[in-house]
Amino acid sequence: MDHTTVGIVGGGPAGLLLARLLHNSGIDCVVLESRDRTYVEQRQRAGILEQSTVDVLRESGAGERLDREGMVHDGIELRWNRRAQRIDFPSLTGGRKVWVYAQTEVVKDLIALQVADGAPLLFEAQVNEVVGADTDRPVIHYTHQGQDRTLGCDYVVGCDGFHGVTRKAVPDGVMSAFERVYPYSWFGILADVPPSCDELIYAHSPRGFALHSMRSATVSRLYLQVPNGTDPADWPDDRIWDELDARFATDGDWRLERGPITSKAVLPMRSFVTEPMRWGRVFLAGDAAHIVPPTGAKGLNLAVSDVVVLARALAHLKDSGSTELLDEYSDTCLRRVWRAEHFSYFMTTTLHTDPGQSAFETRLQLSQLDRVSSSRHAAAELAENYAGLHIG
Ligand code: RFL
Ligand code: PHB
Repeated sequence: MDHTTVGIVGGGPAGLLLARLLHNSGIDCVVLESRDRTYVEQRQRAGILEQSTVDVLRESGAGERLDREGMVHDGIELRWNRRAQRIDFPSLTGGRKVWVYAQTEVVKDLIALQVADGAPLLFEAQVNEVVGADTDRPVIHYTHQGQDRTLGCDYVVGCDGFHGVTRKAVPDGVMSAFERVYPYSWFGILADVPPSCDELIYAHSPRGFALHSMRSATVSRLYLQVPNGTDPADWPDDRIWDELDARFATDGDWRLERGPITSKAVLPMRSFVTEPMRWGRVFLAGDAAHIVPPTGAKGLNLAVSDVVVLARALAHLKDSGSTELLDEYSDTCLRRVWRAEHFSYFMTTTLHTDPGQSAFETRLQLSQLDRVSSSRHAAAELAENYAGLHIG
């Protein structure tokens, strides 16, 4: 049986960044990723990085292209009732900003560094089972190139997302799960057209939520709230643009530019937390431990902060022999996780229209948006959460 200090299940942003941070601390690890490299590098997901995420990527050595190509944003725009209100992050948060740099690019940069260093990163390595979480030597069973293999580890970290297998290594009843599934989904498109805005637009509308984001100066990313189970085939391009036009409509002077749509996908939305995020020598990080709906742009940032806490704890163990920080891992992460859960829930329920929502509930949403636009305190609360809080 092969052996490593830290076996990492999953090569998404959490697993790849953890591997990078451990490598930089001289701790050996192996990343096992079930998909092939191209698939992992092209999976469309997050777009917004908090300042602290950018700082970590830079320190890890993965900040060079981000600094060249990432777009710094000082705020977002909220729209409702044909009104528009800008939320300015630096003035409300003591100087914080966010970066628009796609998750696909973060993943490409991290993979390139691992490959350049010859650090162990196996694609098409399907982990079937993690056993022995409560022993001194947990074992990962996986299949690679048609062969069943085993990897003995001092520690196993499940970075294998919401549908991963590592969580199943924990006996029933040890972890508590908290969950909310939303009665709507996001329909996301990529379009070859310059963004029609300088900053992201989050729009509340009687027709449902819409978001205008971007990937570059020439590629726009847009989302529409749609019913669960929506089939993208029912949405020809003209219908998408007409619906976006209707939901972003303002009394101001603004036009949504249209262009060729290159990708369409429907994404269900969920809030989910497992507590604790550790059992014996098995740790969970990122989406394996918690999911947020994308409205607050927190998922990737949470994954990054989990693995920073974990890498620091493993380095502390290596340097001092003390498991003190490892023992605090779950509590340290969960404080930030629950803050992000609340913020993502707040953004989601304030901006989306529930099927069957009453006029009373709509009035409450509009009052909340009005409050954010008329109170510096309310705006600062939103800005601090969006741009990232110092927790843990
Ligand atoms: P990932 O990215 O799901 O990676 C898990 C990896 O594990 C692999 N895997 C396995 N490997 C081996 N054996 C097995 N048995 C395995 N099972 C799974 C998978 O192939 C995969 O490569 O989890 P990770 O690393 O924790 O990263 C989390 C983020 O991907 C996620 O939180 C964000 O994408 C969420 N998110 C956003 N987060 C932000 O911070 N800002 C955003 O703007 C933002 N926008 C979004 C988002 C998520 C979205 N979707 C798709 C729900 C927008 C969308 C539309
Ligand atoms: C994105 O660009 O994909 C994106 C941006 C902000 C969000 C969610 C997704 O809140």
